[in-house]
Parts: sequence; C-alpha cells; structure tokens
Amino acid sequence: MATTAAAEAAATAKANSMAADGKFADMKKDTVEVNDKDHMTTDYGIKISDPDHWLRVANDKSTGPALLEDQIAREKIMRFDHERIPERVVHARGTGAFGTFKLFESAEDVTTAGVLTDTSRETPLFVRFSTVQGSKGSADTVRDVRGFAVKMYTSEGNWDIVGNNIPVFFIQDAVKFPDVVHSVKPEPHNEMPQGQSAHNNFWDFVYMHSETTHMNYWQMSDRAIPRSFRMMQGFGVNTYSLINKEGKRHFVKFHFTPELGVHSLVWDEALKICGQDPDFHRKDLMFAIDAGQFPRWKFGIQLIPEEKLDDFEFDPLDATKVWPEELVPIRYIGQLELNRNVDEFFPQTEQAAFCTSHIVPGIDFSDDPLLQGRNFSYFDTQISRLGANWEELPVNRPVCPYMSMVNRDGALRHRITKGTVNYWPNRYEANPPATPAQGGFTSYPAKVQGSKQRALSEKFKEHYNQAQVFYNSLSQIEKLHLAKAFSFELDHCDDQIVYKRMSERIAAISLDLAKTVAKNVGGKTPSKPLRENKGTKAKGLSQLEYLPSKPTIATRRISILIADGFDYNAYISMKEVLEAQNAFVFTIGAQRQGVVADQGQKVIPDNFFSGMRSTLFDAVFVPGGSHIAVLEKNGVAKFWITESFAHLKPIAGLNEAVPFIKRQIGLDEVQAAGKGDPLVDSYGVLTGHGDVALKVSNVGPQSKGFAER
Ligand code: HDE
Repeated sequence: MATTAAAEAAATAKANSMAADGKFADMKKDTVEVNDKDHMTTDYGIKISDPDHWLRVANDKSTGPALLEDQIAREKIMRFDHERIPERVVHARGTGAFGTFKLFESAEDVTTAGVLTDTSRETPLFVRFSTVQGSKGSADTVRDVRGFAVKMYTSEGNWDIVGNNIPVFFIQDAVKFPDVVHSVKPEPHNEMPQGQSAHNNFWDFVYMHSETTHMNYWQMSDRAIPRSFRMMQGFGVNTYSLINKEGKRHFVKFHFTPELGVHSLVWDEALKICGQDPDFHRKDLMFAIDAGQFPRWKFGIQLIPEEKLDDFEFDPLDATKVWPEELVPIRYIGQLELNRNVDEFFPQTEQAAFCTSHIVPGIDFSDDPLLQGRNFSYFDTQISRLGANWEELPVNRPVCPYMSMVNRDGALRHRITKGTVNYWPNRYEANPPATPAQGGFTSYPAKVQGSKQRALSEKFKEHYNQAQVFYNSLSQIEKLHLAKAFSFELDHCDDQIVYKRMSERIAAISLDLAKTVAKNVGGKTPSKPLRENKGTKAKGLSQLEYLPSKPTIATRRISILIADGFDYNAYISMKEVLEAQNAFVFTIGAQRQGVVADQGQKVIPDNFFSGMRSTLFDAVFVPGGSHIAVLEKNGVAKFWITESFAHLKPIAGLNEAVPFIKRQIGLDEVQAAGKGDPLVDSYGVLTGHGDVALKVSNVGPQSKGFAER
C-alpha cells in the first residue's frame, strides 16, 4: 500500500516537473549555444575567413577605399544597423525570469480554469518587472511604480496578469492613458527629466485630475522605492471575473505577496544607487536566482459575487480603489516562484509581450473601464513593437497545442502550416472550433443596459476617501518619508502655480502634511483642512504589515570591511554564521590583490574599498585587529560606516573596531552627553569585546534609531 502511494507520488512529481519543464523544452527548439568548435559563418551559412578587415583596394603603402562588393561586411553592418526595436512606450526598463505556479487550494467553487483548480499542476511562467517612466537604459532605483507582469503558460493557453506593485491606478478611464503618460514622461520641449516624476507637467496633471490622488499617495510612499523586486507585492489592479461550472460569476482581484516581506530603500540610498549601480534591481534578482535562493510570492484572490457589486460605497470596477480587506478578505490559494534566469535578454525579456486580454476559460473580463481599454492597447502595442507574428516568438508562444488556420502570414512568419484552406468554414471541416465541453472559450453572458454616453457611474466621482485611509494607516516613519517625498517632488517643480496649488490640495488628505510640504517647497500654508479627516484606518496598507512571518537575513547583502592586520578568526566565523543563514556576504578589502590577516592568512576580497559603496549592502561588519589603523586613514572605509548609520543599517564591530565605529557615527559625543551605552544598541549598532559573540539587541524598524531618522 505504502509502496503504491510512494510510486504514485513519484509519478505525480515527475509529471509535474515535466509540465514545469515544458516551457524550457519548448524553447530549446530555438536555442543554440556558441562553442569553440563552430566556425564563424555569415547568416546565410558560408564560413568566414577574415572577420576583421573590410575588402578594399590596398597595397603595402596605402589603404585604399572600401569595396561595396564585400557582401560579408555589408551583411554585418546592415544587420547591426537594424538591431534595435522600439522600446515599450511605458515600462521600457525591465528584467525578467522564469518560474512556476503551484496551487495549494482549488478554487473550483468559483472557476473552471485548470490553473486555479488542479492542485497537481505546476504551471510554467515568466515574470517581467519594470519601472514605468524611464527609458530602457534608465536606472533601477528611481521613485516609480514597478510593473509586475506574469505570463502563465497554462495547459489551456497563456494567461497574463499584467500588474503593478501598487494596487490602484492614476486614472479611471483608459482614454486618459496617453495624457497621464505624457505628463509623467520627460517634458516635450527638452526631454527632461529622465526616470522621475519630479517635474511641472506631472504635478500639473495630478492637480487637474483629483482621481489620481489615491495612487499618488502610494507613489509618494516607500512602495515606490523598493529594496528589491523580490520584496514587493504584485497586484492585478483591474477587476476580472471568475466563472464556475454552474456558470456563476464572481468579480476578482489578484494578489501576490512576497515571502521575504515588503521592504524599501531610503530615498538617499535610492538616489545614490541610481548612479552607483543603475542595474541594482536586475542584478539582485539574477543573483538570488543563480544562488538558488528562489523568490516566492503567495497568490491570493479577492472575490465579490456578481449580485453584490452594488453593495459598496465605491464602485468595485473603479481601478483607483482597493477592495478593503475588512470587507473582502484575501483568500491565498497558490504560490509563484522564480527559479530560472533567462539565457539571453533580447529574445526572452525584451521580446516578452503581455496582453491583459489573454485569459483562459474560467476567467473573464469585467466592465472595469480601464481594463476594457487595456484589452485593446496591449495587443496593438505588441504588433507595433514586434510585428504581427509576435505570439510565435519562443517566449510568447503557449506550451499547449495551438493552431489557427486563419491567423497566418504577416512579416517574419516562421511556422509552416500545411493544407489548402485558410478560412472557416471549409469543405474539409479542418481546424474546427471547440464546444465549451471540449474547452472552447465562451464569454460570460453578462446582461448590459444603458444608453451610449461618454460617462462613468456616479460612484467614480469620489476621489479622496481611500487616499486618506491609506495615509492614516501608515506608520509614523512611513508618513515622515511620504512628507519628504512630496517635498522633494514639488521642490523640483519651478512653476509656482504647480507647487503652490498642489501643496494646498494636500490639505484634502492631511492638514499637517499640507503644512509641512508647503513650508518646505514655498507653497501657501493652508489654515484649515479641505475636508474632514476622521482618522479611519484599514488593514493591509502599511508595508510594515508585510514583514516576513519569521525575521530573516536570507539574501541580504552584508559587507565585511578588512585591511591588512584584520582578525581572521572573527572574520571567518562571522562570515560562516551569516552564510549559514543564507545571507550574501561580501568581503570588501583595502586591495583586491589580497589582504593579510593578523594571524597571517591571506584573503582575496570580492571588491576593494573604492569599487563599492555602503549603499549597495544591507549591513556591515568590521572585525577587530590592527587593520583598524589602516581603516582610520581610509576615507571610503570611514564613510562606509557613517553612511550605513545614516541609512539605518545594522552595523557590527568587535574589539578594536568598536571605538572606530563609534567615532564614525559620533556616538562618543552622545555618550559624553551622559546617555551611555544602551543607546548604541538601540541605534542598531552591535558591539562585542574579547572572543564574545556579538551582543545583538533592539535591531529593526521599531528601534529608536529607525524611528527618529
Ligand atoms: Fe499598461 N501598458 N496600460 N498598465 N502596463 C503597457 O504594453 C496601458 C496599466 C503595465 O513587462 C504597454 O507591452 C493602457 C495599469 C505593465 O512588458 C501598453 C493603460 C497597469 C506593463 C500599455 C494601462 C499597467 C505595461 C506598453 C490604461 C497595472 C509592462 C508596452 C488603460 C495593472 C509589461 C506594452 C511588460 C505596458 C497600455 C494601464 C501595467 C502601451 C492603455 C492599470 C506591468 O500597451
């Protein structure tokens, strides 16, 4: 009995892993590897003998003109001239990875979709994360919304959830999309600024459209400067429908919640990393996956039965509103994992193309006016970016069988479809449609009524309630950061009309916030709130609610600073302890030729002091030893500590390192003022003497140091 169960389990596991591998097997058909035995050829196959010189008229003394005749050089140059395709009009900067979706709990009570009902499946998928405003070459850590686009290669066709890391959107009607995007993109007269919303046009738009208020507050919160793609939530934002086997409809919103918790950079770090490592987020993702530390998200659904659609004070089809969790709880039913990096960026990430209109049977749309427009726009944009046959590209094509006799031809068609007819119906009954019982997609027969008009329902007119609840629900620290973000952004607007009336508008949400911002940016200090704030808060809005269930340092980047004369035992034991907890430890040394310890051991550091900056790490450790004298003379090493402290990072030191650390963060002075050692710990600075283990206490966002800065 036990043997049969084990055999069945093994068979299921094998079937699952084959299913998950399905996408790789599929892409393998188009994958080649360069190896040293393959001779270089032209694209039409002849072997090349001299790739370094253009055919020309020349002799020993003079280099004459190039010959047009050189078909090999011309192929190379002309091919190169056409290497670029249009970048995405929004979300141009991004990176992606492959993974799998596993279902823990069947949602068959609400849908027939296999991907949401069959718990034995592993569905392969591709995710692309992105920023919105900047061009393809812009920096990763700008203040911006992040895209979170998921393509699941299900057995019934591709299902795309093209989401963001913020649950609401700026506008309510898709027809406004070109306006909001134009307003945030670099201004038309000078193409500035890049990767930023801190300019007149964006804030002018925000003022003119009070519907942007809710999203604007999320965008000014720490959510818009994530520490990592792996540490942010994903939201489908739009309202879709799920249809069950009885034909009943539920409206649905999709959620992805990261296992590692939601974490952000502080603004000064984000700004600096833009220059120090513009690829910070894409490296972070690739590095974690390569190290086998696969990022995971819980997948959840919020459901509203069709007949309850009108029961809320907001319209659930309005994408500027969340569905409060108190009213519509999230039901977590699955898990998304990213576990494989791409082999080549252009064909797999740049050519990945998502469509909100790509749904599978059991899932349907809603009348969400933003979704309705998106369903048109994405397919259209892919044709412009990639051509009519974009769905044939390896990263985009389904893993299930697909065949359309009608959709063929067009530029760069690869597939060769045999047969004499390309229309339906035909005399052979070739390529017949499927009945619903055979898995054919049918649209939910929703009843609609109304007259043609350019309008939205009444409830769409309320724009401030949820923005205020969001603001009220933030912790003190988050509010402080948000005030600074508003101030930074409006300070970058130089048109008085923009920053003056915008800072007054903030009084619709919080009078205190409006006063702070007006003072900072030169606005008019409002004397009374524009509307009452009853202090209502809600669940699930502050990101501090999303700390991991068990605190973890897994995948955190920890630097250890060493110079000649460091204490090897302290260094190696700390490194081992941290690595045992899956932290990524980096040794930063005075020189990469090798650093020699007090005890004579030689360590080759990962980088030398000036090759890196404290901003690129989450914490720093300095072992004791005579190397402190060298660190004392090195400005970069000293600033490493000061800057880590300013960015609220844990700092640890042993023995000789303790006074060194204290000096860099000015704690000697604090102690001289009579406050004593406990303060050191409460600021997240960990110290130890002798052979002792570090005295760790009070570290974390609740520590005093975090709260005060
Ligand atoms: Fe997009 N959006 N969008 N968007 N969007 C695009 O499609 C559009 C909206 C989002 O990694 C474009 O393939 C309209 C909301 C992501 O490849 C384009 C409207 C949300 C990505 C487009 C919206 C998003 C895009 C540009 C208003 C969050 C990147 C390139 C009705 C739920 C996908 C492309 C990737 C990309 C149109 C609003 C998320 C032009 C018309 C709301 C993550 O088709």
